[in-house]
Amino acid sequence: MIYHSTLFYIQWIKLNEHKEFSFNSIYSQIFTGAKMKVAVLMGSLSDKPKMQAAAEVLAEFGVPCELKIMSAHRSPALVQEYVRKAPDRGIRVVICGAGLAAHLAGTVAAHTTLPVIGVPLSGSALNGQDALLSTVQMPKGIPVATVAIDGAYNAGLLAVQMLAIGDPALTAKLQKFRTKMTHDLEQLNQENS
Ligand code: AIR
Repeated sequence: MIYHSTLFYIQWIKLNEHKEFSFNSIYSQIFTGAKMKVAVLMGSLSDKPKMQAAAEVLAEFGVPCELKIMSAHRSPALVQEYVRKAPDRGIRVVICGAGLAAHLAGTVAAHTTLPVIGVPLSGSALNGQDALLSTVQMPKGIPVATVAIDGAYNAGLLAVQMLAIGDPALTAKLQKFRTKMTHDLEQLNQENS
């Protein structure tokens, strides 16, 4: 019975999910019953090692997320389709990492009123300065909250802070995280003085 229900649920998610189907997202939906809250998008598979930190911090705070690869230049229609369906699937914040002439965050922001966090990625001849400027210099009316070059960790944390608005449990976790950070620093000083 449980086996058949699980199979049915997988089929249902397959039908309703985006075609870039992610096993991680099914796993977390089946076993936590949670809807995806944050989308972590990246322009290429080569960006994954740098973007993984966003998923890790989200997991640390128990926020369900999904990682997808899509490019503003190489798959523009896919980006539009994914972003259009995102709110109905529970997505509340979109994190976008891209390198070179990085237009993923801006393109996503153009298609949604969900908050978009941009992560400019290094690896180019210009060490990510190109991605930084393409991501941060958005025209008036379509904001992208841009973090540091390769700042995927902070992007994840900022997404948690956005979701914590009106969520006391998540706010308490953030406060605990800050307290620990301060405590660790104090301890470091004691050990090294
Ligand atoms: N990119 C892909 N489509 C649009 C952009 N800006 C970026 C990726 C990656 C870089 O191009 O985000 O950082 C190089 O991609 P690849 O696939 O050639 O390794």
